[in-house]
This record gives sequence, structure tokens and C-alpha cells, in this order.
Amino acid sequence: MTDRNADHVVVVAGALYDRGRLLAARRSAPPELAGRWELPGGKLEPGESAEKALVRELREELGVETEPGERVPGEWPLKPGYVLRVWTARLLSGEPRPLEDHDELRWLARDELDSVDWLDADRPALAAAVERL
Ligand code: 9L3
Ligand code: MG
Repeated sequence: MTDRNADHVVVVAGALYDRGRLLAARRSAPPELAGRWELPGGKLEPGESAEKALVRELREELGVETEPGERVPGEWPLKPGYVLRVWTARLLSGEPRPLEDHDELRWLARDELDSVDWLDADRPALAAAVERL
């Protein structure tokens, strides 16, 4: 897979779960997204597979090792030219810390998923993802 697909930049994000809870991350940048919550992840680099990108992004942003599970069916539009794709991911080692681009992390139980202000694209992505956890 390449970094672009049908002329869209692909952003991969992880529905990272551990012991029945899902990790939500609060963005600290850019200013227009700061304070909103997301499934952590980022842009594919040229020539990188989506799963590799996801593992790399979660390592860079959270300092953890993860194992991608299945792709959550669907694709959600972001800003013009960008689309979001989501994978489930299992925590292998480490305790997530907000190392990059986030200022707070929260493990949410299923009945707490609505307790944070998700980014617009992440809301439907999350709904699709939780059915597969
Ligand atoms: N984005 C939206 N939801 C997400 C992620 C990981 C990213 N779950 C948006 C925010 C940025 C763009 O995608 O506009 C690129 O993300 P990043 O590389 O800044 O994390
Ligand atoms: Mg990111």
C-alpha cells in the first residue's frame, strides 16, 4: 500500500484496547483541533503499509508496542484531501504516555465512550470500531 490512495492522504488510527477499555487521546495541536479527542495515529509515510504506520505512530505518540488487529470497515473524511482508516490494536507492552501531539490520555470503558469530545471523524469511526473489540 502507498501513502496515497485515490488521491487522498491516508491517516491511520488505532482503536487500542486493553482489559476491556479503549484508549482516547486529547490533541494538543494544531490549535483548531486542540482539546478534541481522537483515536491516536497519523499519516502513512511513502511506501509504508498501514499496519506498519499504525505501529510506528502508536510507538512515537504513546511509547507503547502494539499489535494491529483487523481493519475497521469504512473510511471517514477528514480535512480536504485526507481520509481516516481505523484498525483495532492490542497493547503488547508499555503504559501509554502523551509523548507527542497529545496532552491527556484516558482509558474508557464502554459506557464512558461518550464522556469525551471526539473529533467529528472519530465519532463514527469509534462506533464502528467498538463493535469489533
Ligand atoms: N486525524 C483525525 N482523527 C484521528 C487522527 C489520528 C488524525 N484519529 C486528523 C488530524 C489531522 C490529520 O488527521 O488533521 C493528520 O493527523 P496527525 O498526523 O496530525 O495525527
Ligand atoms: Mg498523530
